[in-house]
Amino acid sequence: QFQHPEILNCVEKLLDNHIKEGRGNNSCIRTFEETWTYQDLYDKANQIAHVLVEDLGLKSGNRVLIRSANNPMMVACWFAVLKAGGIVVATMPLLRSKELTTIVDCAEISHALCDKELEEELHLVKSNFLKHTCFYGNSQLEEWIQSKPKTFSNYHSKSDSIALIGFTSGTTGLPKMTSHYHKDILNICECFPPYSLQPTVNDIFTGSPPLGFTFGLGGLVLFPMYYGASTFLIEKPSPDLLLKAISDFKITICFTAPTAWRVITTKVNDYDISSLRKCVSAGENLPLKVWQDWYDATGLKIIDGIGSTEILHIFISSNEENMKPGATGVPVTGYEAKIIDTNGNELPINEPGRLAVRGITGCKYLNREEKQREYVEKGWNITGDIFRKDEDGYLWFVARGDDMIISSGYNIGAIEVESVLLTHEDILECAVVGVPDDERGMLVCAHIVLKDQSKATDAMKNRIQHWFKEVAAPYKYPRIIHFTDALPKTETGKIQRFKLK
Ligand code: 3SK
Repeated sequence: QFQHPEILNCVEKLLDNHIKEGRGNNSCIRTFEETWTYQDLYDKANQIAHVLVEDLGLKSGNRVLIRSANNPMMVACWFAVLKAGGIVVATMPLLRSKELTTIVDCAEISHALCDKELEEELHLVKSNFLKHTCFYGNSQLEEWIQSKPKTFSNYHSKSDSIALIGFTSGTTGLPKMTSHYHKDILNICECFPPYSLQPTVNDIFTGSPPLGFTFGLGGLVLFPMYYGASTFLIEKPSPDLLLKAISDFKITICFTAPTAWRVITTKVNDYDISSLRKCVSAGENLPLKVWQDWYDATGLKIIDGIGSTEILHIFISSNEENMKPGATGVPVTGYEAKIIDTNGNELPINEPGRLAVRGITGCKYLNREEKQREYVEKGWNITGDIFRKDEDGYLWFVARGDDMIISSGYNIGAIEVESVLLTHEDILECAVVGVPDDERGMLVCAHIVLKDQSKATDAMKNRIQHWFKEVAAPYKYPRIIHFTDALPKTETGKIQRFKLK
């Protein structure tokens, strides 16, 4: 299924074929306000492609910024850019002008399609590369497309032409640009979805990740459309809106992050979620407690997964039949994984080390040869995460590469300490980091959000520390505790531990 012709524009499989094969009237994108059929999306994407080429002078290979919340016009713009032979650079809606300027300069972006709601920051971008900007949302773009035909002759891209550029987020330093080909976009649809979701045309997907994050792009656009299903987009997702969508629109598959699953669990009894059949969690390690609470509340098993912008989507996950709660899972169709030491040698069963992945998609940094050599060694992508592989081949998350705390010679996984803390009855959320210490090298430091903020006293700190030593190896206990009312997070829900450090 991973064979493609040399000339390939992925839009044909994802969108155009549904029209050719008579599925134009099927529902494609829904929101709380509107429904678009496949025909509606096809017509709009073609008209926008005309605008790009005829009014905005787009040439093949030009990079186009798409700046929007998750909505149908954003999806139409995404397809239009590829139809016209451009390269999509979709961004997180909350990015500020300084971050946008870096992206525009790095990717040499010449065009931007932007939701009018997010206009202000784009006007503040200072870059000589950006020449053409067009706004939508009762704006210019809607006006221009009116006179355009609803058919378009797609650009003949090659299967290995770059279709999208993704920026790695959440870390400090110069951002890295990852590139993915037209064939990669189709290939991921044959990997995680059949392994974990078994989608059909009757499925309705929803979720919270922005389409500018490849987790959201796959889960909310590529996977539903590859299988002729439909997607429900929420511009400003919250746990309540996700639950409302599931209940009112009979959603069957939901993608969100562990932090949202945790909150949704506390509210689920107020909604009818009987239509839901698959629950996907990624973007951050899923604590066993969150999995268990959701299972106890609903009888549904959350499908955990790990992916990356470098590899495009989820490469390790599970399905209900083959699941070990607490483990991330096994390599999905199209990928293999091994655990290696710092010299690249494979480690024995259950020994923590660096997760290396190889498969149908992989890291292709642009303009960063040195980083590329670090990330890809002999065809294996070195993800930077620490895992162990058990006797059955299941992969267990230990720590993000930089989340290993080495204290008095002990290797302590920050995530593991967090998982323990989360089982404490008074703790709502926490993030654990290492802080330098002259005596022990590093100390385990926990930033904790209590369910009841009024309990944030020194006595509570002592109680948590004492309790921790009772339930886990004492050397792992947090010697430092800070109570806080919120943890810093990225837009995709990842805790920004580097900020706490
Ligand atoms: O696990 C992640 O963070 C991720 C990143 C990019 C694409 C998909 C996923 C799940």
